Amino acid sequence: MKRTLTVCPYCGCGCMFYLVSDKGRLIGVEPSTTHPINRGGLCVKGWNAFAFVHHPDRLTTPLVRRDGALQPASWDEALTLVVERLRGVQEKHGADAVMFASSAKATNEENYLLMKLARAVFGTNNIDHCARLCHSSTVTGLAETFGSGAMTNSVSCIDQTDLILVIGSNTTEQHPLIGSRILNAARNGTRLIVADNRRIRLARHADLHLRHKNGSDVPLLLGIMHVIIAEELGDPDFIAARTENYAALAAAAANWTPERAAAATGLTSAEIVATARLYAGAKRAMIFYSMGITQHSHGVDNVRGIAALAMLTGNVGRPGTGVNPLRGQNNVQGGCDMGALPDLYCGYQKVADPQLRDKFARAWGVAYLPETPGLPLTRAMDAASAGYIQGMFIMGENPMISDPDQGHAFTALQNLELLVVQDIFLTETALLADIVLPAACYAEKEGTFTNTERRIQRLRKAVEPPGGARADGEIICDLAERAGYQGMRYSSPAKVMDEIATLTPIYGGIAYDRLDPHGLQWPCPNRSHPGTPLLHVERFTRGLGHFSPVVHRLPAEIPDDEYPLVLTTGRTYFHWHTGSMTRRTHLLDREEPRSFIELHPDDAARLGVRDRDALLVTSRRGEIETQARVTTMVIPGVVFMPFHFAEGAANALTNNVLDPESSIPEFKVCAVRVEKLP
Ligand SMILES: Nc1nc2c(c(=O)[nH]1)N[C@H]1C(S)=C(S)[C@@H](COP(=O)(O)OP(=O)(O)OC[C@H]3O[C@@H](n4cnc5c(=O)[nH]c(N)nc54)[C@H](O)[C@@H]3O)O[C@H]1N2
Ligand SMILES: Nc1nc2c(c(=O)[nH]1)N[C@H]1C(S)=C(S)[C@@H](COP(=O)(O)OP(=O)(O)OC[C@H]3O[C@@H](n4cnc5c(=O)[nH]c(N)nc54)[C@H](O)[C@@H]3O)O[C@H]1N2
Ligand code: SF4
Ligand SMILES: [Mo]
Repeated sequence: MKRTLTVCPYCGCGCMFYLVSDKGRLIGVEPSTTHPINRGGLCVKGWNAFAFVHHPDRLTTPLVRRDGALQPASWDEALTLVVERLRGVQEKHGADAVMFASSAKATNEENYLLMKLARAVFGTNNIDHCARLCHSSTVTGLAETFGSGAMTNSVSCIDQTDLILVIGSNTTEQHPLIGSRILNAARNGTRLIVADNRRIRLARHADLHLRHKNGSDVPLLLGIMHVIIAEELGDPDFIAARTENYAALAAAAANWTPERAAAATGLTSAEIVATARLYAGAKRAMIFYSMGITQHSHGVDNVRGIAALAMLTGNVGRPGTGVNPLRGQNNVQGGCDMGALPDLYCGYQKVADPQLRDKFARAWGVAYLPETPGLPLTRAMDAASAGYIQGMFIMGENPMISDPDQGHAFTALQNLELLVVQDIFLTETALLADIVLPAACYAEKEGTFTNTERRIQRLRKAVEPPGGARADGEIICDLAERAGYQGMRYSSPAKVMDEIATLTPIYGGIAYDRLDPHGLQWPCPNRSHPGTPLLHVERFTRGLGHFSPVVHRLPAEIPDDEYPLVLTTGRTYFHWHTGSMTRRTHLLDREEPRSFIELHPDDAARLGVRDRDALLVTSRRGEIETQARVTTMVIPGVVFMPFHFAEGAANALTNNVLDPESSIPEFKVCAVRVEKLP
């Protein structure tokens, strides 16, 4: 039996475990006992992370559509065709008629390579990844206020804080090893405030549970700040020494009396006053947030409000404080760090800056790099349905199930002249492709993932990929070579990281020989630097912290007579997003085998619905059938659905309206009607 130390392929906690294999087959996992986050534990997905690897549905050979059907092809044929057809689309419609979607499931090295391929070889900045659907509001909002969009603190700070505010994060289910750390802290006396109208597990242990209306976080935060300012509970020394533009924030909060905030949120003014006093009264307070904050048409404003609350009370730059956006996918932090973003190279270096363009052009040995920022993923889908984008290369994403408004996503993908999908399974998106490329999964390759606390960790090859499947990085380099570019010849992923280090100041000191056993946290500018657990200590990354005033806007779609309920969407503990991996893991699928919708007993009674009844759910975009789960998890007037299930897909209903600044969709609020099926 062989044990291979590697990183969990699911969530941003970045737990490490040993893959146990026997005669080339995985038979289990053993958690690392020394890892700073999982410390000998794993959640149920981690314990089962070996199971999908040998699933018979794994893609083993390239597929090319002939006579309307996907048929096996050789690598040579498939890759030549990808290059020819991408070039063909560009010749006909221009360089920016193609879009590259990168993957938060792929490694840092692979994300770097795909962004290099898009920019240096195909001459377009049209590259993005699922961070657009996830924390793009954070990247925009925290870059503006702090200068860096990553978690300010480390997970270990949970053990050193006096108070934790969890807002819009179902931490025990979605970041389980961080959630259990918060639960333990709460049991040991750390105060806990949960602002989320679902009765999530953390809420049951909270000092205060705020069940405010979906989409009302801006008035909630303004109301809290109003009380802090009025009662002089803030930190004037911190504001004076470390921040700018405070007057504008104070003016924005001035009208938000607790009474007005109560009316806008559905809370009582006493709850808002109590929250303000409890949060501001803590010596050290941490904020954790996730999709309940970001996935709104005002997601960036939500993030600005959170940043302002932390600065108002001096809760940045010390252990046990900070603003901590929990990054979702195992390597979504890395996907952003590596520049799989339309406006940024690796290390958040702007493509619009001529000096930086020059630096990358010289390093990559090309005469020209495109100047104008590319399209965000969500806007590219709009552009595809309007006919401007004609070719898409999608690596490790499944937008047919994960994009808002499935009908719209389907039209966009159907309209394309060329769709290439590189995945480990034949997903709903791959079924629409012209060419499918079979990828190796995490257990079959070397590389690094960067977790939510900016920790860059090594994954290692434990077994061979099935059949002809190849690592994403190898496929990308092969494509570059066939496109006539010689600057992507590497003897190993370690060499790719060496190149990343020379071009990316925050990764400047990263090299494989330094990453054992549990990685380094960026910024790590040089080889003798120990990494950085805590950001913004003496100064903010941008210099002074910036207070951005926020204005309250309602969600784009609010309930009316025709669609009287608010639908909010999210996840469950057992499944991962579009289910490609977890629905192929018997022990996980057994726990949550089908699509369901949570609704409050009052709404159920009004509709004559009982638990487990079959329901029809309709929005302005579409309708689906699903099963009732009658529960006080939700508040009256709000229904919740996970988006994991292709049959009964929540995204057939969701609204693809975008935040104007970050282009994130409003996954967390739309209006629906629920009816009992006969
Ligand atoms: N098991 C599992 N774990 C996962 C994932 C998975 O698919 N499965 N996905 C990963 C990824 S990529 C991500 S991004 C994270 C997401 O992690 P989370 O953001 O924690 O998960 P969600 O279920 O999307 O939403 C969290 C909460 O937001 C609340 N919410 C909805 N609307 C609002 C609002 O207007 N205001 C506030 N304050 N709260 C609101 C919901 O009630 C819900 O409890 O999870 C990661 N972890
Ligand atoms: N309604 C609603 N929709 C949402 C959200 C929501 O809260 N509500 N949340 C949004 C968020 S935050 C996110 S992050 C997105 C996630 O959306 P997606 O990223 O589309 O979802 P995943 O299922 O994680 O897709 C990952 C794909 O990568 C494949 N894969 C796994 N490993 C590898 C590999 O090593 N190489 C390659 N090439 N492929 C691999 C998997 O088989 C899978 O098809 O969903 C978004 N959609
Ligand atoms: S908490 Fe996240 S990283 Fe850890 S085992 Fe579970 S899914 Fe994997
Ligand atoms: Mo995400």
